[in-house]
Amino acid sequence: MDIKTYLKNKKNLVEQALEKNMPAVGGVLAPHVEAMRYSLFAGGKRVRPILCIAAAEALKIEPAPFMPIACAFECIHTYSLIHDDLPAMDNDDLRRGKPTCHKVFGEAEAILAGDGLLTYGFELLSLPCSAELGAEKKLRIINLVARAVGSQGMVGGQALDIASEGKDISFKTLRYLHSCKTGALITAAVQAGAVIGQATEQEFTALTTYGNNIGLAFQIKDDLLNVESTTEELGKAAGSDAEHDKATYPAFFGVEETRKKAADAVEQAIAALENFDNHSDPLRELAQYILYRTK
Ligand code: GRG
Repeated sequence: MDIKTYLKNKKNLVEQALEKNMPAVGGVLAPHVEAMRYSLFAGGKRVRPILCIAAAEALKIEPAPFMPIACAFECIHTYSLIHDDLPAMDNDDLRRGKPTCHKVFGEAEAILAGDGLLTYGFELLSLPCSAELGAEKKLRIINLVARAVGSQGMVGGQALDIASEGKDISFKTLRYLHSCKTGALITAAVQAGAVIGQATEQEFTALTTYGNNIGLAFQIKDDLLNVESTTEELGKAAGSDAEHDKATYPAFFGVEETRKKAADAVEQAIAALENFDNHSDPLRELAQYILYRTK
């Protein structure tokens, strides 16, 4: 299996599903919808929906009827990026290679675009999509996503991140911060795919371990790219972690040791899939891709 082709095909599927499920521009809400669509269609990698799809496929489920659930992860992720870029947070001018939402639409619109996308994500999660996924399983997905993105997940991680700027924090705190800020949504995307795929509790646990480890690898790689790449290549500000005096893996361990830690996390993610057959090869390849990605 060629992961580049797999990613390209799945990304196209996600783009089409987002287009189908998002409100069209026009009408009295035009500026609000335009701001949401501006950030949503600015060219993200679509890693979270693809992980959700790949986890369902690992359990031999055809993901087409469940695309609204996969799309919900992109809506929620994009909300977090819009709010993270705001002047009160990271104050960034560039995201996905374009001016940030607040730079184009103003702060109030950007806040509301984020709020709209977050809420819309939950609307997508709650849409009826297939009789195979009964109300109980739907509720399980909604519950696990709510926990992943709320105060004990992404929002909590972001709050801790902001409170930690310029402070000496322990590695334990950094690890916790990363698992909330970045890892929780990534793990939830994999877990939602597991629920869609009617996973046994054992399979669910294995996929959760996979998700936790790729979430960690993803953040460590993000830290490395922030140090080693350029703003042009990333489409967002390189070197910003040092500028904000953020605790990061490279700051704790240096670049070489950090690379090793990312590779270890990927190895553990792949090891968690030992009882899965070749339908989970895309998940294995995705874990490797996270390590070698350049943006
Ligand atoms: C504002 C509640 C709230 C949370 C913000 C997303 C986030 C949490 C902060 C952004 C900064 C950061 C380094 C987050 C870690 C997660 C991460 C690496 C986001 C970028 O995700 P990609 O690489 O981006 O998947 P694309 O643009 O490809 O979707």
